[in-house]
Amino acid sequence: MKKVAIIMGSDSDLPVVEKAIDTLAQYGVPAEVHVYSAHRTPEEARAFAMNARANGFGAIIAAAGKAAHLAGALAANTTLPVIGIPVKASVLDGMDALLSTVQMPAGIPVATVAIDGAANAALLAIEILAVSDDELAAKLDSARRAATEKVLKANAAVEEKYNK
Ligand code: RP5
Repeated sequence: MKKVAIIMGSDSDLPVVEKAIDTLAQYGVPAEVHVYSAHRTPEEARAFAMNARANGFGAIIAAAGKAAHLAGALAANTTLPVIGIPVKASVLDGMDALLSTVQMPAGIPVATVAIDGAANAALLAIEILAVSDDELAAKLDSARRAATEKVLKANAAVEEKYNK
């Protein structure tokens, strides 16, 4: 199976990124986690992205806050799918990172999830790998069914309590 890379701009992003790490582990998807900053370690970030496909990765998750150019900088150096997590890390509550990550000019796409949306970033990476992995696709289907059951159960309880 291809690996998923999780790159964060600072180790201060780790509390957010942990949800992505946990979600990938739940699905048994191999992952590597690194701290590479687009502005503090630009050479390392570039080298990682340039070699990612040859090193067995199928998708890259990039988490960064403030003027968050990490996802775009990685995407500039690979044609692997890059998923950006805008991290809430400043007085602007993550809106700065959201706009910096999502507003990529045409030609270099970054699939951007919600502010601090690390679980969805991992699920999107898993969906990308599942395009060519039926076992992984079955795990995703099963999780969707479980989520549906949970909501139907909650609905039944609420209806029972309030709809006499
Ligand atoms: C970004 O700046 C990082 O991704 C982090 O979210 C934010 C703050 O970084 P630190 O100053 O905490 O290292 O580059």
